[in-house]
Amino acid sequence: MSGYKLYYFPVRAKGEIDRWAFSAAKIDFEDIRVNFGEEWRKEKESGRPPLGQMPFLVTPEGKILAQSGAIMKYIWKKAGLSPSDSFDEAVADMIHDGATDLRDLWLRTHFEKDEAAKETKMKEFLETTLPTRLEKYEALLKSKDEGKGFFLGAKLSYADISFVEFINSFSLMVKKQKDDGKPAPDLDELFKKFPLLDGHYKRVLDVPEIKAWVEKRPPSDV
Ligand SMILES: N[C@@H](CCC(=O)N[C@@H](CS)C(=O)NCC(=O)O)C(=O)O
Repeated sequence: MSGYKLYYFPVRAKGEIDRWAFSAAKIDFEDIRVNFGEEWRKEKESGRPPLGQMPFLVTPEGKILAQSGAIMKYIWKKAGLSPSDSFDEAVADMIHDGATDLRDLWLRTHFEKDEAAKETKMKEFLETTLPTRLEKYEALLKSKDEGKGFFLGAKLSYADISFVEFINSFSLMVKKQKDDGKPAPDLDELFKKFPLLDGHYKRVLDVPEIKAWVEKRPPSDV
């Protein structure tokens, strides 16, 4: 074992990009799933999580790091996979930060307690925000190798992980909504409008280590 320990709740949400990054970087890790409630309360009160939140990473040397994005980039760098060009690295950060904005907005919308507000926010997200942003991501992908590879070109980067993991998690949540008999958008229709992103999504999920992780990970609703 490499000695890396990743602590997060038993959900995908904010921690899953780190699990994908470890998998794609071929670094094994202990996927420690802390239960909501008592188990997390004790962990938080111990003062160990640097920002009082999860995910957080404990390195083999015992160093501790929080923030899902910082952890993902650290893993990528440790594996020697970081973009060598500083502008490319900034582009990868831009794509990751944009995906984080979408993820946070989606999660806030999904967990909105006021039903009327939820309906309004859901409509805005699905009909305006998401398609508008996807159009931008489609163009970004096209700008490198006509969109036949990854966001930075031929090589997979953490930008691909962050963006595709968001789309995957979002799609699974929408599917669950549909399975539960709740109104759910037709994502096949939506993605037909973005053929390059659609191909990219399949390409990233086909990376053997990501595919293997997705097949073996414990299921969760979020
Ligand atoms: N920006 C942070 C957000 C972390 C975060 O919001 N963590 C939440 C779970 S998703 C948490 O630890 N909540 C429990 C608490 O604050 O007590 C990241 O990406 O890691």
